[in-house]
Amino acid sequence: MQRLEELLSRVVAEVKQLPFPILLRLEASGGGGGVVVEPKTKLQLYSYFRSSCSQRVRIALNLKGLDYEYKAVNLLKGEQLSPEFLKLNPVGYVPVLVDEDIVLSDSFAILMYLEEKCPQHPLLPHDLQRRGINYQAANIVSSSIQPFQNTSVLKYIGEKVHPDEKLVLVQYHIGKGFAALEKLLKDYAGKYATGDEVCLADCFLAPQIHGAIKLFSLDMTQYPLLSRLNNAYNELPAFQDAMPENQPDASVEA
Ligand SMILES: N[C@@H](CCC(=O)N[C@@H](CS)C(=O)NCC(=O)O)C(=O)O
Repeated sequence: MQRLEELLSRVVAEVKQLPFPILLRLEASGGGGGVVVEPKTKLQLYSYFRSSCSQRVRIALNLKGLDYEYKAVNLLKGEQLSPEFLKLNPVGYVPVLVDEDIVLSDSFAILMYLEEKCPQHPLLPHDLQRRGINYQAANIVSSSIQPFQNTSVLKYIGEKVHPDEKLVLVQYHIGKGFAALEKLLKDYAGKYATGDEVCLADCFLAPQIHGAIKLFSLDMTQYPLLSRLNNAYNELPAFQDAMPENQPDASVEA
């Protein structure tokens, strides 16, 4: 008991030093245990149900047990280019996370921010090499695959090249990235991408694999490791709740 009191007063002293306000919740050890850091006011997430980049953030928020207000941005109606939204993210993309006066866009930046502010359910493994593999896998998805399937890119290809070229372009880049990910992860994967814990790479992989199957009809038989990971993700509530079809704006034109 005395040890617990000492530990608590150390935690409180550390928290007082933090440059931002937080609430602390203590969880009983049965449920994973430990200190849970929550922002003082409810987070806001600007999201579109089908956006894989928004889905990454939804997964991380769920894993960390952080409640948030869902602010729907309809990409098909061009709401990401409205003057109000451009004030939040001048580049006109979702997701955007608002935490009091902190406004952040780009899913990678948002996940790193959440990781530092709310350390419960860490997304980065201690092992430096596995940490690096997480960064690499996340960036293969976010830099070498997802940009080619972006709404604005596909609109451009459809109009300037040919509508049939949209799927060809997307499938080529997903296939190239997935082949690389199969090779990269084969020596690291456990139940999940880089071991038996859900990490950063998983937050990026799950939406990308889900979209490849549902939106772009990719033949997954060539990617057995990614297929196995996808089955594991589909079992997890944090991933299920983040699925496009489970978002408040999904009914608009799902
Ligand atoms: N690197 C950014 C990319 C953001 C991005 O491309 N968002 C897409 C949805 S996944 C978007 O808002 N597209 C709107 C458009 O293309 O106009 C991130 O990871 O958040």
